[in-house]
Amino acid sequence: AISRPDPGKIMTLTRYMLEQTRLYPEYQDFESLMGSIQLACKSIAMLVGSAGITGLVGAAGAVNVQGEDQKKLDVLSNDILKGALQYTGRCGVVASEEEPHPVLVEEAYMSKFVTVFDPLDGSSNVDAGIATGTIFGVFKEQEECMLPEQLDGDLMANQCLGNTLQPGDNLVAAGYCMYSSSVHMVITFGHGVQGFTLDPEIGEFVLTHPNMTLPRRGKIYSMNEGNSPDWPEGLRQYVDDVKQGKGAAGHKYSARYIGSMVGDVHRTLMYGGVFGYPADKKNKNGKLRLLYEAAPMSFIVEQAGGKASTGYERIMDLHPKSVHDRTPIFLGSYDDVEEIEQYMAKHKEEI
Ligand code: P6P
Repeated sequence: AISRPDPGKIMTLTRYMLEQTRLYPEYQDFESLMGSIQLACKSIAMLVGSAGITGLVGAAGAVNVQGEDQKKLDVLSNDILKGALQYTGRCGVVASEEEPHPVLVEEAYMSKFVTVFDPLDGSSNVDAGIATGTIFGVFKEQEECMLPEQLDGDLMANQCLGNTLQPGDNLVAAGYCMYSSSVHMVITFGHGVQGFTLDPEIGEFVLTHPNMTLPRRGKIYSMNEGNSPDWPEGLRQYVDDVKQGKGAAGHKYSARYIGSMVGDVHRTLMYGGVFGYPADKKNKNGKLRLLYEAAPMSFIVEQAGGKASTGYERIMDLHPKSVHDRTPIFLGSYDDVEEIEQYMAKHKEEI
């Protein structure tokens, strides 16, 4: 029989946030933020889980600022997150993959944080029942955002940029919620990485993976090898070598690639190894977005003792120039990522 922990002893995410606030008073502000984010993620989990039944699969018939066909679930999950953050009284501005500009979601007088997110990363996989996820990052506001009625649209978008275009090092919190065979919420506030699993019986995220840490090395590399003819030479050499056990680890590596960042990052966090989306001849800056994909995931990986790099420099040092900047990224076990940097440095070239 499945033994469930004594209900009185369950460490739910809500309880965890309360208990941590005693250790770190600044968590006070994160409590309501995490309350609204977990509510939004539970709603999105239900929508994703029943998409095939409720007819929520497929295109929404619109194209987002990325020029990508928006899925119904993209639009819905974006609205759910904005709605949830609206009433925390803690969040002034959000930036989303689905929004052209940063959005003021709260009268600025109450705001303290800027939340950036990809509401449903990998949404094109939902129809095939493959893992998808919500990725979020939280920055402190650097300046007061004025109210929209005081500014016209363009000015509004620009003046909030000062709050939004911050380097990963400024993140005060980051996390993801993965919608897969089970629903996992993984978060960091700069004091390590905590993993929670949604218990559908009680509708709560329960602490199942306290203090997640990456092994120094793994046995998995995770990249889309369909792009390898256009990869930098150093990366091609690296993958060739680790396939044959000729890398520094001295063992062969296996290839695992889900094609959904949250799924590939979560597996990397759990088993070690390296996930990458490199730049190539066609995509000079790679494909993944710096602000709301690469930076939050890099914060988590670094907090788990791993490394996150463009192949040449630390992701968390990068200053975005626009909300939707892309960046090449390699993240995961420290020594594996460092080894990729060494191969890339040896063959440093303009792609
Ligand atoms: P490719 C999903 O579309 C996504 O944005 C990430 O979740 C994923 O890591 C990447 O793109 C996959 O891209 O080109 O390998 O299909």
